[in-house]
Amino acid sequence: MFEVIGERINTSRKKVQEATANRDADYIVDDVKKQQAAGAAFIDVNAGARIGHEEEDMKWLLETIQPVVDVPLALDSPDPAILEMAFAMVDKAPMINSISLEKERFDTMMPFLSGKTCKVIALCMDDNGMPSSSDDIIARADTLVKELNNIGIPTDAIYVDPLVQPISTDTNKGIMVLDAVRSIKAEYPEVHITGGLSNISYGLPQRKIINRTFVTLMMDAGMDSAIIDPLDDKIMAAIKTADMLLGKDAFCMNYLKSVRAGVIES
Ligand code: THG
Repeated sequence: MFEVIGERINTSRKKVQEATANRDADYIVDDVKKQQAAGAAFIDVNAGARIGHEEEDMKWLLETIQPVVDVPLALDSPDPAILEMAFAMVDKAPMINSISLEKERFDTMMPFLSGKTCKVIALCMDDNGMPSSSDDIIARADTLVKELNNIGIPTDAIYVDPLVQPISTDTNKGIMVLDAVRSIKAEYPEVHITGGLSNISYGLPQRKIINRTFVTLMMDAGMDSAIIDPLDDKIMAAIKTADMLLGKDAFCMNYLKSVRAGVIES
């Protein structure tokens, strides 16, 4: 089944930033309980937006969230030191968001991840920046999977993030990532594909219809996870419907359950 990584606990969101700065635990607790109830398989925690406060904010968020949810956390930071601190605080094997091929990050993250039990998001980013073709995405994913396998991270614990880019700047960007995902899944059937989706619609109006149409195309290509807002009923409905149409919902049980719960309506 498709795995939703709930994205809402991110201090780049105004309300979350306020609640974090004010140490308003009630707001955070209520939010993560809702994300879990809506079906999030992981709760992403990103404390990066208050410059100079990431370490203390991440600590407080983890202390606040961990006791009130059952699902594992996705620890989200570009800073390996933050991830290391956060990893030591959680009692359930987390998802590490993320490693990439950027040299400094890669060289610090690899010894830290070596032999650990956790899931890892592998960003197809290197020191040249975003990938510029399908082949580029495929080559970066291939390197990341091989390197992570070498330090004891099994392929089915790896979540490749191919890095979705705006369709408004180059209308080839949709096909580019869809083709890459198909190839990566053909080469590594056990690997997971995840990522944020909203970059696809950057610069265009009515972004949500673009994001939720794109996620269904990505699911056909092999995406089986995404970092999204699980309280957005419309994208959740699109995902559940696509899961069913792709044969991943035995007896259409989840679809029917979601209709009865009022989460899916035409
Ligand atoms: N890949 C990986 N991790 C990621 C991303 C990714 N982590 C961060 C980000 N991208 C995904 N998380 C979020 C969290 C919140 C929002 C978007 C992405 C969000 N954005 C509002 C919007 O788009 O309208 C604006 C902020 C606001 O509400 O004030 O909420 O790609 N591996």
